Parts: sequence; C-alpha cells; structure tokens
Amino acid sequence: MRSVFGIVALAGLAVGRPAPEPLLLEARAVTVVDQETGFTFSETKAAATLSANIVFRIATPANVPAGQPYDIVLQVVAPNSVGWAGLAWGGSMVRNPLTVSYANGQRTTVSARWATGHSTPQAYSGATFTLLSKGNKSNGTHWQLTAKCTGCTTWTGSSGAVRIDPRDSKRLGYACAAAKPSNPSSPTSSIPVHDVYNYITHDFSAGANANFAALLTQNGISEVPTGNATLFDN
Ligand code: HEM
Ligand SMILES: *[C@@H]1O[C@H](CO)[C@@H](O)[C@H](O)[C@H]1NC(C)=O
Ligand SMILES: *[C@@H]1O[C@H](CO)[C@@H](O)[C@H](O)[C@H]1NC(C)=O
Ligand SMILES: CC(=O)N[C@H]1CO[C@H](CO)[C@@H](O)[C@@H]1O
Repeated sequence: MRSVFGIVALAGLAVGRPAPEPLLLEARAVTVVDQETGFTFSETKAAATLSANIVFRIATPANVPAGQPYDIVLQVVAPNSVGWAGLAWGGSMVRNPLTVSYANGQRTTVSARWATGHSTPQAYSGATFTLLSKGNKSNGTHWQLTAKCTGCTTWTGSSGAVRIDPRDSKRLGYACAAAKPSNPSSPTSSIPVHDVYNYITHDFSAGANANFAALLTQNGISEVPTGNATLFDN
C-alpha cells in the first residue's frame, strides 16, 4: 500500500531515487485522505483517454463483521470532457450494480442502474445514494461526486448472492462517454452509449475508516449506516 498524503509524497521526492516498482499486475492501492470530507479513500485511476483519467475513490467502514452488508462512500473525479462515468461493481456490464454519475452545472447527479444485457441499463432500486453535504462540485476542469451508497457491495448476480469483501481487492468494470446525458439533473436521464470501457483492480482494504459513521454525520448524513455502526466505530 502506498500513501499519498502531500507531506509524505514530498518527503519521498526529497530522499531522491524512489524504490524500484515491482512489475506485477497486482492492485496498486493508493490511500488518499480527502481533506474536505475527512474520509480515507482507496483510489484507482481509470483511463478515459490516452491522456485523461477518471479517479474512483471508495471509502469503507473498518471492522465490518464477516458476511454483513455495508455502506461505502464513492467519490468520482472526472475531467469535464467526460459526459458520464460508470462503475460496474461486479466487474462487467451485465447483472451487477452499475453506478453512473454526471455533472449537473455546479452539482453532480448519481444514478443506480442494472443491465440484463449489453444494452441500455435500467434504473436499479437495489442501490440507493445520498450525496454528502460536501464534495459535490465542478470547476473549469473537473466535476466531482461524493455520495454514500447502500447496496453497491451486495447483490444477487447471475450465480447467486455476491458480497464484495471490504478487506480484499476486486476487479471492477468502468465505462465513460464524452457525450452528456440529455437531462443531467435527473438520475433517470437517458445516457449515450460508452466510448470507452475497461477494468480496474481496486483494493477495498486501502480505504478503511474506523470512524465511518461519525464522518458521515460530519458530512450531513445522520442515519445509521447499514451494518453495525457500533462495531464500525470502534
Ligand atoms: C448507455 C447504454 C449502454 C449501452 C447501449 C451499452 C452497450 C454495450 C455493448 C454493446 C457492449 C459490448 C461491446 C462488445 O462486446 O464489443 C458493452 C460492454 C460493456 N459495457 Fe456497456 N452499455 C451501456 C452502458 C454501460 C454502463 C452504464 C456501464 C457501467 C460501467 C457499462 C459497462 C460496460 C462494460 C464494463 C463492458 C465490457 C463488457 C462487459 O464487461 O460486460 N455499459 N456495453
Ligand atoms: C477542480 O476540481 C477538481 C475536482 O474537485 C480538483 O481536483 C482540482 O484541484 C480543481 N482545480 C482547481 C484549479 O481548483
Ligand atoms: C451491534 O453489535 C453490538 C455488539 O456486538 C450488539 O450489542 C448490537 O446489538 C448490534 N446492533 C445491531 C443493530 O445489530
Ligand atoms: C460543494 C458541495 O458539496 N455541493 C453539494 C453536494 O451535494 C449536496 C446535495 O445535492 C448539496 O447540498 C451540496 O451543496
């Protein structure tokens, strides 16, 4: 696991030659602490073009009891050239929760979808999102979403119940299009088909938060997260 706190990164530069990177196709977990929301995220960059990345960040509660469902906080940072960005939690397009987000002026919209084939996904009621009071914005170069999701990490797929292990790495799918959704304020807006799709390996363990429930409260979400908040906040 590598840490990318400003100070640590600068200290690394000052030391001089970095350690050689192993040439392994393993998850390259990067832990990022978001100063604005206070969450610790595991970050994976996904190529939108040869020269632009979408950044996917996922924060998990620490100490999730084995087998229990759990909420996550998803942060997506995309260049303004990206009309929509999608994350496929099961690692492919079909029969798993798809999270699609897009800019809506100064705000962002997030949409839960589900595809039964390689055609336009439908709205999905099994995953619900609550935008945090901080972390949803856009500027001259990027738009950014920050939302809690209930239902992104457990679902019933083609071969039964699936649960993402919060202590593990997992292949996720992603997709994006340059063209914008027709009705950006609506979570059920029609979206144009992707220009790009690919896969990332995301290390969920690098985004564990011992104070998950308290951080949600600090960001305007007071309901108890799915799972056991008592255990999450120890
Ligand atoms: C907007 C409507 C969409 C249409 C019409 C569509 C259509 C398709 C088609 C036809 C393919 C197969 C391409 C091929 O095999 O050559 C494909 C693949 C794929 N799509 Fe979509 N798609 C849509 C939305 C999405 C969304 C929202 C996601 C979310 C991440 C997504 C993720 C993927 C992925 C990861 C693949 C690679 C194959 C797989 O893993 O199943 N798609 N899509
Ligand atoms: C624009 O927003 C993005 C995403 O929040 C951020 O990473 C970037 O630093 C911002 N740029 C400026 C100039 O503020
Ligand atoms: C959470 O865990 C604690 C400690 O095991 C237990 O006493 C409590 O009943 C649990 N709460 C829920 C809602 O499961
Ligand atoms: C900067 C910021 O966090 N903006 C918005 C994020 O989304 C929520 C819910 O729509 C808004 O209340 C925030 O103002």
